[in-house]
Amino acid sequence: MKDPDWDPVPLIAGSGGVLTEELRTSHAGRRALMLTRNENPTEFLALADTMDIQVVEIVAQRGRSDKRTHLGRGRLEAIRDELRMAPESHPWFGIDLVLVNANLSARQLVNMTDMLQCETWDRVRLLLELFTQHASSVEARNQVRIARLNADRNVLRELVNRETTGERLGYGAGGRTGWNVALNALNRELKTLRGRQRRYSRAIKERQRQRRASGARTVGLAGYTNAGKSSLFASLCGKPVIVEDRYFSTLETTVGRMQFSPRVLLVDTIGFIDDIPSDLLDAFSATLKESLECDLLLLLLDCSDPVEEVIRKFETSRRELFDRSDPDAGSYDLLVVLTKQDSCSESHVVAVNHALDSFGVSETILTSSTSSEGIEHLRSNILTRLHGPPISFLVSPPNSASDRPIAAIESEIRRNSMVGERRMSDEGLHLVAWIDPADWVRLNRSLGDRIHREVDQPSQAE
Ligand SMILES: Nc1nc2c(ncn2[C@@H]2O[C@H](COP(=O)(O)OP(=O)(O)OP(=O)(O)O)[C@@H](O)[C@H]2O)c(=O)[nH]1
Ligand SMILES: [Mg+2]
Repeated sequence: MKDPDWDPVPLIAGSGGVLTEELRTSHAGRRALMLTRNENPTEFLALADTMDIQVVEIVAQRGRSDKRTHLGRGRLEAIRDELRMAPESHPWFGIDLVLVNANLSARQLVNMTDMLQCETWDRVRLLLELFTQHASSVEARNQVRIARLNADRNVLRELVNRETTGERLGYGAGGRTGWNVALNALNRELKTLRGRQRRYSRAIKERQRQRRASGARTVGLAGYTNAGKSSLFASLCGKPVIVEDRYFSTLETTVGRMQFSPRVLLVDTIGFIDDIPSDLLDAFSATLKESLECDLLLLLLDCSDPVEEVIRKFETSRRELFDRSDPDAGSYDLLVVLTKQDSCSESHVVAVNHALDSFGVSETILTSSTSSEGIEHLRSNILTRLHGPPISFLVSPPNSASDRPIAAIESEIRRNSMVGERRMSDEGLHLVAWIDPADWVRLNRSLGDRIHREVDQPSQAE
């Protein structure tokens, strides 16, 4: 059914201008040329690869970015001619996309597209295309569309400006003018979508309130894209989620209960990436907030990366966390988790820990979602951070037929805690469990002399 609020702009500003055709969601198999200045191309290539775009060649021009055209005019003209005239035997034959490894201004993007006469994306465009491809839920699609329209608006403003000053009339489709009309339509759509996003944020806030009221504790998962967040979420929850070796597989929030500890909720969400313009991530702020407003935040770092990459991603994540944390929401406990232990040597782990130590991270937990190493240790650590150290206690056998059997008491305890160890003896049932202090008081009140705290010994569960 058509939503009366939904009046999408039929034009999509992109590639330096406004494309009037249907927005394509798959770019798999496209051949592209990549232009770069001094930036390291590795991550940008990985993003293109995630979208199955084949980068045929990287053209680098060192030096400062030109304010109008990023690369020098002469160089762009030479590239345009070579692209246009490439015969079938030329490696550039069939290239229909130019990727620029930078966050360009709208002015640069429009100028470069004009000069190259080929669809041109900067880093933001590439991310937006990638997000569009991966957004599967209504919320994610809404968020991506807002991010997209925000970026389009800058391009449209540039075009309106040129139309007004007469610098450039009717970009693209055969003397089309009236970018102002498109800009107004875009602003209307943005307003509608933002209204929806506000409703979505309110729904998230209400969900969070209900969780808190039910006594649940939340553990957020954060980290660079592809760090292994969804894999760890699945290991801790026993719940399948999308896990793929591609950037930004996850664009929305998933909440799950930690296995064996029903009152601990884990929140998986979108990852971070270096140098992302803040208005792009702003569109995802409701999603991000859901995991950041938590009792404990796990900051995941892919330990199989080279040490300097681990540190770069750590710094990006820490900066994003700092920028995105709501000062009114109270502080959370932060735990750094190293992932993909199975893919790295012991000496590499030592080097990573050593480097992190100099950045003020003295404790990390090493895990592998593939081999399950470290997962139980992480689970115990999470519980100790949330509930304090585990308590050892004894459940005595019933004294009379009217007393509750041990099994019934054990079920009640398990409903309110996470049992780490369990042993039967002549004295009764010995348990080691993580219990919230308030729940411990309540259990004592309801079970009276049927439970006795035992001398806490350092246990394996800790
Ligand atoms: N070897 C190894 N690979 C892992 C491990 N955990 C995750 N991976 C791989 O790392 C890639 C990314 O994993 P995800 O769990 O999707 O990572 P993510 O942080 O959720 O990524 P985005 O949602 O895309 O930001 C996938 O190919 C996983 O199979 C691990 O413990 N060991
Ligand atoms: Mg994920």
